[in-house]
Amino acid sequence: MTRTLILDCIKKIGEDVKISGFVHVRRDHGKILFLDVYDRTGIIQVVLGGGVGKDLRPQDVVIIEGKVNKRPESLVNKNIPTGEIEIYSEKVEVLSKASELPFDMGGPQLHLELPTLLDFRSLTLRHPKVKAIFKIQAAILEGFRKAAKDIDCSEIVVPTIAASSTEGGAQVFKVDYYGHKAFLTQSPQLYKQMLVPVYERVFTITKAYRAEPSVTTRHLSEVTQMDCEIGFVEFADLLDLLEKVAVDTIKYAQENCQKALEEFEVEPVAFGKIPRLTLREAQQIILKEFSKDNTKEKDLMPQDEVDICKWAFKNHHSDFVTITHFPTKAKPFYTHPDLKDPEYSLSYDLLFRGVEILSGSQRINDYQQLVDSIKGRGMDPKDFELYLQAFKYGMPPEGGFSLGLERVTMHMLNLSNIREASLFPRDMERVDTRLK
Ligand code: AMO
Repeated sequence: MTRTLILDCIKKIGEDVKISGFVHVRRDHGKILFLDVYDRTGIIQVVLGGGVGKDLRPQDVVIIEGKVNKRPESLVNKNIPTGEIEIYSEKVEVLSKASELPFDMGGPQLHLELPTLLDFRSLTLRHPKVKAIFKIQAAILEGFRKAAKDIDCSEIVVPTIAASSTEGGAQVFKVDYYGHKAFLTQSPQLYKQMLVPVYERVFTITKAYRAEPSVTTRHLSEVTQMDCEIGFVEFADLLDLLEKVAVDTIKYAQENCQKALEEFEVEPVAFGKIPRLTLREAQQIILKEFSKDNTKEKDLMPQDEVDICKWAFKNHHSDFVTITHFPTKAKPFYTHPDLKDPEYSLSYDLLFRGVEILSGSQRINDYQQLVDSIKGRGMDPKDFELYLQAFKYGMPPEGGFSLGLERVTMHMLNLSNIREASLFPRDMERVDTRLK
């Protein structure tokens, strides 16, 4: 008999089927044994008779042959698509036996402390609520890819080992590269810029590495960045484009994962017109509305991001707010200063539900100005030889932005820690397992 997928059993009432999957839950009712068995399409109740299956336990991999029956009206389970049927079987084959589980995986929630959730990651990822996170994440990736293509960007794949650091600062992992100095890229920044004279508009989805010196709920050491870089644009165009790509990405994920999102009991995203504020304007609002004077800070504090998002929601029914004009000195070397007031730059962050999910800027596209900016930050233009080559031979006015995949996932689902939004999170304390 060939395999029937669990969801297809709905169409096979009265027929014999063979399903393959994992035991999720086992309920022993004396003579009869009930199993919930799942495969990639869904979950189904199996009634085992004839004394078979007494040794089965959760996560055993099984083949079950039996007959699809309609359940009595009073036993219908409205919460699952197969809730009106069950399989009666007396024939179970175990393909792979699971060890006894270290904790119960059968409930609708997995009540575990984060370290345990991650220590047993290859197991906990199998829980329906955990795997739903990464279905939604896949939809975010798909949404971004679609949104970037919609604005005519070509997809590129960039290196993650580089000769120079991209974002400056000390948060860079050094690599011993055949005895030479190299770095894990902090972002795809330099490569996506080099591709602008080639394709004019590009996007990439890639890993980026940040040697974060502290452990927070919103920082990872290995991040997935979704980036666009666009030629022949001005600052105002970039603001329109970044908002369009971010909104289209999140809308796509929301529309395509409605059922999974319901499980997380999150409010639908508020897509009101996105307010745009300079950093200083945002800080004034925070002073006025929340009585916190951070007006001289060069960035928004974490609580400022929460407060200004509350303000945007209350006044504009928007879960997003765009903040522009960060101090030039606080931004990476490639950021274009605002010619009207060069102390501030043509840079922006997009905040979503209390956290920065995107940042970017208009870039310096003049070769000499870029060399001077590199030197001005105490770096050596020689370390940027290949990158600078792209500017030497003609670079249009350009700019771009980067969305952090895990941050978007975290805030779409209201997760309390970004590690829950990464399949295998890396931080100061963990690479696969805890660092000893
Ligand atoms: P930035 O450093 O702001 O900008 O990163 C862009 C986005 O990536 C995500 N992100 C992170 N998420 C989790 N943990 C981290 N350690 C982390 N670091 C970054 C955030 C952030 O908004 N090259 C520029 C972008 C550009 O100018 O185009 C850059 O990397 O969501």
